[in-house]
Amino acid sequence: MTALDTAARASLVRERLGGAQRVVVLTGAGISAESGVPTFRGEGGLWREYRAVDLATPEAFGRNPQLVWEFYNWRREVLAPLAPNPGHEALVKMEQSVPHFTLITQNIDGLHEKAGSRNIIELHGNIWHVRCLGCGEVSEDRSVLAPMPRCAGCGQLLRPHVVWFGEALDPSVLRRAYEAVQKAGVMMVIGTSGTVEPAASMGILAKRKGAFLVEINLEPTPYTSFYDASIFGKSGEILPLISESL
Ligand code: BJW
Ligand code: ZN
Repeated sequence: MTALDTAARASLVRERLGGAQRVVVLTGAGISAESGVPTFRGEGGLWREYRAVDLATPEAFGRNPQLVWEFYNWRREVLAPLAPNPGHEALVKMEQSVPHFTLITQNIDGLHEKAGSRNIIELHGNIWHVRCLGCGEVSEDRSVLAPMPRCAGCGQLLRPHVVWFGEALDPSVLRRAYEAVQKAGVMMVIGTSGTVEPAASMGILAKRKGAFLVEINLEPTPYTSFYDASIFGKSGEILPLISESL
């Protein structure tokens, strides 16, 4: 894509956003890549180096909770010093510029909140939250965790409060996301490979309900042909172009 194409498409998207009452943005790992967070698939992706079935399924945790905790503790260490990038910041500006804005993220890194976004739906949980296998209590814990952390209340094993493959998403979280998606006038899908359901199909649902559907990604995805506008490049460069004069 030439710089001219990018600028023209960014300006089209800005116009659509300017006329929209309800805007929904769905983000994936790509929006955090420029902050230094590894993505999952593609070059340098976590699932290139580690097998998801060994580390991100309830069966893996049942077999070897210590190994799974090592993986998540390592990722907490990697994430702790990282800061939001201009892509996250542009979405904060967008939220302040449109009447109703919902940010649905598949990311567990907490960087949208750190940037200052407010109306956030975290589909796959949050790495800074833990959940007790005994009493179900969910709490925030940013400290360095023990290799096998336990609940202060009931003494049972804690797990990361994230959604693993084969696990259902929290029904109330999913309901809020679908409500927003179905009412969207504009929906933007940013930095996700579109391979993990149910998030992957949300853009298509929004479009069926009448939304103008926009994609921002480094490269085409399985859904690219369904989008009204696709802008290929880094979200940290494209989003500021879109939100600067909103
Ligand atoms: C840039 C960029 C830059 C880079 N700028 N762009 C229907 C059909 C088939 C299967 C299923 C189905 N429904 C459910 C399933 C099963 C399964 C699933 O989807 N499997 C598929 C793989 C086939 N789904 C589930 O199990 C979900 N549960 C569920 O639906 O329950 C009900 C149910 C269960 C079973 C059967 C039926 C129903 C749960 C999914 C949980 C996903 N969990 C993870 C781990 C979270 C915790 C952790 O992080 O450890 O979530 S997996 C991982 O993938 C993580 C992500 O949120 C998720 C999506 O990844 P994402 O964000 O798209 O990242 P990448 O790396 O794939 O892509 C990055 C993109 O960014 C690329 O495109 C780059 O080009 C781009 N990029 N730099 C812009 N600077
Ligand atoms: Zn407990």
